[in-house]
Amino acid sequence: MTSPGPDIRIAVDSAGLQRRIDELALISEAPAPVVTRVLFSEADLRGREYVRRAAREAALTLREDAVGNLFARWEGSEPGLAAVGSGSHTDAIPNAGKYDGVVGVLGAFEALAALKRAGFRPTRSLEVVMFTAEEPTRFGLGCLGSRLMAGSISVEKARGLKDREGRTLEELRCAAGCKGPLESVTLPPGYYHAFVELHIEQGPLLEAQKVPIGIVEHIAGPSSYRATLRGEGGHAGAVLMPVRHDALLAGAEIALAVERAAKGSGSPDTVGTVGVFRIEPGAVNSVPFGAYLEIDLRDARLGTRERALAEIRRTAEEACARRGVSMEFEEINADPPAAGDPRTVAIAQEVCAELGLRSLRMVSRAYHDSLFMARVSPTTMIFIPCRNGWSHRPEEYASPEHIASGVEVLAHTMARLAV
Ligand code: HGY
Ligand code: MN
Ligand code: MN
Repeated sequence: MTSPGPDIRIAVDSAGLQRRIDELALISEAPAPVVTRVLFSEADLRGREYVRRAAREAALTLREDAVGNLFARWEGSEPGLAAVGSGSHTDAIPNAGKYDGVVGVLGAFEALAALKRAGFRPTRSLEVVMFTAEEPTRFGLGCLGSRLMAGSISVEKARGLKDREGRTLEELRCAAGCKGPLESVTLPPGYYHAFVELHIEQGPLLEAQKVPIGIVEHIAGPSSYRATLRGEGGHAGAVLMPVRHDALLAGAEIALAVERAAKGSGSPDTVGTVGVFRIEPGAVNSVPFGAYLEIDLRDARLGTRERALAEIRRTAEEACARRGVSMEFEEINADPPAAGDPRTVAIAQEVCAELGLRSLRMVSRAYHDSLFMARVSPTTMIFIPCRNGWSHRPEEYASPEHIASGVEVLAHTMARLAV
């Protein structure tokens, strides 16, 4: 059987998939409905075990690499040909929801199971990846597994990663049972013929426009920076205003500069966030002598992001000089945007049309492992709506109907790529 054509509607086991999504959500460091599974935490390790079991139930062949990326494969009739890949992540930031990433892993298992039930036989192998550490929580750097697969981070830099308690990637990955040298994670050239990731939109557009499927043409390039400020402290009653060097207020000007630069960039895709803002000593009657900010800045176009960054740095330097506050401004990470592969995008769109599903070509403002898979393989993403665009919060929700449609489009798209 070649790729199941429009006449073949594969049957998605929506109830079974929802049950697995709900079961995985209960594997968390926090009580339901909150999902938290930080890389290599006890909950993450239990979550990995759940995913292994789900892959075996889908009769897929499992392998894991040296950083914990998990590969579940359905061997095609021509195993020597480059495979068609899909997948996403199951790690979750603190206070997250149950769909971010999970829909792309468990949904991909269901897509392959539904194709098997429909009698499809792939020429190219089909492979689902559960990527290690899509979220930046543990090491401050997102997409660690896909970065290493794509050769987008040096092994030395990866080895140097430490979490807030000073634990290294080597310590944590070995404790999690990962084996082999990090060098072995890099994919051989041409490993995937194409890669398609299913994910909730994590934005409001699809729901607002009542469109069930998004097809990603661009993934915004994420970047993050840290600003460490040092002013002078002192007694809140005794230090008069004209002689203060208040680090918090300098940080506040920087935070407002981030918002102003993002709003004023001329591009609707520029987003800027100060997600971490710590001050010292943190006493109501003490002038803050220290402030620490982490800035997240993104855009679908590199030039626009760079101009916004330059404006933020200019404002930060001027505000700190005027306030007599010293500043250390460092880049934590900066990745270029990625483009979806036109042919793969077109195939996904054809599939939607044949299934009678409206689709919208769009930008992903969240980053995903596809940001790095696009560097080594023709890639696109299939988005489904999520309620109010909410994500990275326990109220995150995607309906079983939208999930089933996303799985059906993924299955047909992979099948068409695999013949
Ligand atoms: O932050 C992001 O865009 C992704 O959800 N980790
Ligand atoms: Mn996320
Ligand atoms: Mn995600």
